[in-house]
Amino acid sequence: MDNASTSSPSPADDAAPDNALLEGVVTRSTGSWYDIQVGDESIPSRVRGKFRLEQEEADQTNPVAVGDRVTIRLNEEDGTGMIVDIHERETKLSRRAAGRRAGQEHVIVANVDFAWAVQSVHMPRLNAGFIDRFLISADMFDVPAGIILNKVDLLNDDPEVEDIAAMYTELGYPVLRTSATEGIGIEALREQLEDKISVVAGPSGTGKSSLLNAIEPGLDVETGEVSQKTEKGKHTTTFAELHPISGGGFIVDTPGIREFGILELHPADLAHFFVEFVPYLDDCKFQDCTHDHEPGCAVKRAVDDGDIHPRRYESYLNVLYSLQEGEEGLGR
Ligand SMILES: Nc1nc2c(ncn2[C@@H]2O[C@H](COP(=O)(O)OP(=O)(O)O)[C@@H](O)[C@H]2O)c(=O)[nH]1
Ligand SMILES: [Mg+2]
Ligand SMILES: [Zn+2]
Repeated sequence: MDNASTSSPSPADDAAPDNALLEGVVTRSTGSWYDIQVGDESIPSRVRGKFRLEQEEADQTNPVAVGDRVTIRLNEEDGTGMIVDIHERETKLSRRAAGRRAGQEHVIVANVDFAWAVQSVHMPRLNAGFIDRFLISADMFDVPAGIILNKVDLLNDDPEVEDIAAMYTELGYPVLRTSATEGIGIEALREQLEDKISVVAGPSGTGKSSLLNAIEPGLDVETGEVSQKTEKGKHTTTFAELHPISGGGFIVDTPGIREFGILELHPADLAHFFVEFVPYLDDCKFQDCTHDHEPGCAVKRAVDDGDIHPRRYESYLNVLYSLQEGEEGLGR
């Protein structure tokens, strides 16, 4: 770490002003070096000291995040770059930092165009609660979301899976059925990823790495059973990485997105993130209705009338209770 660059700009910042300016996307960060994708090339780059100062003023832990679109000045001599401009972010996924930087915002990925919740239909069992938390997070960051149901090769007519798939389709979320090992639905997924920065997130073992490899065989991402411990260690020590897709676009596998943001959600606002609840929210008897135990609740009436799926209502209550207990996103 070069703390010196926070106090004075390094001489390299303004050296060789005639060198080429290039635009690219940050695909990887180690904290002091960044890989910038420019066309088919990846250029290791550093960041001007002034961005470190700005980042401290903005109360953020990282001046540059993967997904950021940047301008670099190329040093023709050694092939490295200096990030001289960071373009305005359209979206970002972030979380509050812990430890030394407690409370500061840590941007995980910038400029995410779409977020996919990955679930396997079997082994591990489909978990609709995960999907609902994921959809809340994505909505909080204004990122459109969809659902990938992987391992469909292991499925033979499971009515529960069909019911869940139909439920999200009806709510307006794209639902893709894939098999990474049998090559089912991979072309449809590839089309969805084209020219976008897409996030995939899901529990360990659902096949995220296998899907990445099916989409882009050259990636050669490690797959297989990963122990709980290793997975946790990875999560805290490495940064998210953008994998370029040959058809254009990037895909990023972020382990922790499930709880992004939910931590900061007020229980009273939760119902707004269940898209099908919204039309009923003004009709509850009590203005501060939590749609749990209150009489005259329009949401509960809609559940009884079959207009809201009981599965989603149950999921709502689960998140509500964890928010009320202040435990959402902590230690999970
Ligand atoms: N039957 C079947 N197995 C799969 C599929 N996708 C992945 N797997 C297997 O599931 C296990 C976990 O896959 P992996 O890609 O490492 O999951 P990740 O933890 O989400 O990255 C591996 O043994 C894969 O071979 C699939 O579509 N069908
Ligand atoms: Mg994996
Ligand atoms: Zn209510």
